[in-house]
Amino acid sequence: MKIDLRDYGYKPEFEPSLGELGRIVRVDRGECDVITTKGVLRVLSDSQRAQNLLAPVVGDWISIIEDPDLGFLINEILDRSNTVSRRDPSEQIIEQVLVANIDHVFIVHGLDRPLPPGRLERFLIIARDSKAEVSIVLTKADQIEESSELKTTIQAVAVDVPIFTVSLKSEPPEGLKALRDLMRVGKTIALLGESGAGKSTLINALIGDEIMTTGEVRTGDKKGRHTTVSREMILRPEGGVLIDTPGVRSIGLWDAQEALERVFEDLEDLATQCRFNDCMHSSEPDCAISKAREKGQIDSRRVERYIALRDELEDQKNREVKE
Ligand SMILES: Nc1nc2c(ncn2[C@@H]2O[C@H](COP(=O)(O)OP(=O)(O)OP(=O)(O)O)[C@@H](O)[C@H]2O)c(=O)[nH]1
Ligand SMILES: [Mg+2]
Ligand SMILES: [Zn+2]
Repeated sequence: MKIDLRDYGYKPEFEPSLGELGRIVRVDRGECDVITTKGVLRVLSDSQRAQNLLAPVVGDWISIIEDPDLGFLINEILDRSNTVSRRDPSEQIIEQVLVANIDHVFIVHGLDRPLPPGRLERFLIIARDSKAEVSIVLTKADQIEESSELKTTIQAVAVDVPIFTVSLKSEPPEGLKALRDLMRVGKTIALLGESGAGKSTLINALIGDEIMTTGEVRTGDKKGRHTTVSREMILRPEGGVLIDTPGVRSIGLWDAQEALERVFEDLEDLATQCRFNDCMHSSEPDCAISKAREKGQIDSRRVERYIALRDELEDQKNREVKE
């Protein structure tokens, strides 16, 4: 069977100088599954590369060469058009690229559980930082009352971000058409969200097939059980590719100053009226943010979260330079 790589987002500028072109659909234990015109190849991501150069991630376009002893190897990772990255969860102050070459990020959240605004802001920042389109998908609408305040809270935080709502366990499922309308041949959509949010269920629904394994959530706190364990790209026969990811709860930011400013645009706009352009909005005179806070015109907790995130990025930058 001949695979048309345009279904996976191939563009003519991806011509490698050497070897066979492919796109990574899965990475595990030093090897990757790579889709090529001949089908999926199992490719060694050589250890030297993993240590010295950038490590391959799902969504990467690569060129593959065949070694008589080692089998298929990555020759080169083609330039990435973008990445979704977070701070590596280890102690080290380094970036962890989650996925590459993404057109649209879906932040997926289950309406059966609360969503602390601070967590949503972090998701929004890392999604925005990729420069891909960003949407929020709220699942399990069948589980909540029409009057739930959760949606209002989310709308207040996600200014200018399209919000879609689905209920996949109702008969018939609702909200899928609007999401399918976002999908096109060659367009890559990555799903992010905590465990149990319903990412894999949504992918199955969009594809119309039970491809991904899904899991129950705990009855008490609705936490998921980390059913999906690796990032994986799935082709939708009618067009588009979806990347499922394991659930993440907290996300450390990585070098996302600009995205922070976009997600907190309301406060950034206000800050232009502070007397000093480097105002920290703590105790400076003529601080527009402090004034609006005192008057109750803006959400004080949102300002606190903004300042904390700004400090987190600043601190990261300083430590990164030293190490
Ligand atoms: N009632 C209802 N349940 C849903 C909906 N979407 C997903 N679920 C349920 O939520 C649970 C978790 O779904 P998954 O798709 O496994 O969640 P996930 O985000 O992939 O979780 P991880 O793989 O652990 O990150 C499953 O029991 C699904 O059946 C929905 O729209 N309505
Ligand atoms: Mg899953
Ligand atoms: Zn100020």
